[in-house]
Amino acid sequence: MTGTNRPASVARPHPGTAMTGEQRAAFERDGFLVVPGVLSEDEIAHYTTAVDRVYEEHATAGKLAADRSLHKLNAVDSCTDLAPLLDHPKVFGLVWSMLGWNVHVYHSHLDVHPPLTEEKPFRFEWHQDGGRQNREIETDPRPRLSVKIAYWLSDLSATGRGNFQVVPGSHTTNRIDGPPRRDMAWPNPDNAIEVTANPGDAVFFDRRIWHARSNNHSRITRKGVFFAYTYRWVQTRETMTADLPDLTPVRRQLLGLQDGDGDHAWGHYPSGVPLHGLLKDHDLLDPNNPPLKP
Ligand SMILES: O=C(O)CCC(=O)C(=O)O
Repeated sequence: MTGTNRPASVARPHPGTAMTGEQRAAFERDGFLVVPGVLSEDEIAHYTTAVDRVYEEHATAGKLAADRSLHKLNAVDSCTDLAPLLDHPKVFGLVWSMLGWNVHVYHSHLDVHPPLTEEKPFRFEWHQDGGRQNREIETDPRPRLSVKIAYWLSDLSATGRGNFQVVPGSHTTNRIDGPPRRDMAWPNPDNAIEVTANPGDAVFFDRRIWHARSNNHSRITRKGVFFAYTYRWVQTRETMTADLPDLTPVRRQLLGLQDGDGDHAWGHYPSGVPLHGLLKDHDLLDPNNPPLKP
């Protein structure tokens, strides 16, 4: 898919810039980064309109949760306008700086959380991402394996707005104290914080960081879009059934739409992996992440 006749600006968008040394040190220390100003005012308005449309469709069809929230998996399949967020050049560099070029999006969602109108039953939501990866992989600390970007469309510059919560630095800790059952009241972990962010900011986080959504007690509906990236040899949870003929080769790679067999997905042949080609063209390949020997 790399040799198409599409205009250069469409077929080969810029892959973004590599993570700085300062960002890497902060990410390795804290397990997350807030990246300010990723989306422009116009982009915030555009993506908010798109997410609002999906929300209204679900509201009309009676498909919202009891608290009128929407947690909709498969962000691009559910809302094709979100496709450019797969590899937004102001934040995508963090993904390939951490994981390299043999990656795909294995999980994504768009989220709309209106202010709560009544108190919800308690549920201990703290977790590391990856589900059974946290039971079935034996190392301590567990391997990173995936990273996630949250794009914020609403104002989370104060706490209490359903902010994303983390325990900074907890990505190298396999276990935190929690209740025997998730519906048993239990305090937040020590040192937990609500991450504040402005509309258009992104949060980039290591899947292993202990994190949880908080309840929205404000008057502002929380809106965000999340993309999780992992190696292409990890099974995807993502679906992509929508017809998007103009997807760039890198976006096709990220959505698992590329032609090829199993060996291809394992990245044996980097020349067939669009992100490898794009990084090579921009002299951004990391020598610490070489291809397999031929
Ligand atoms: O919505 C949030 O703030 C938390 C999201 C989350 O738990 C996740 O992405 O795994």
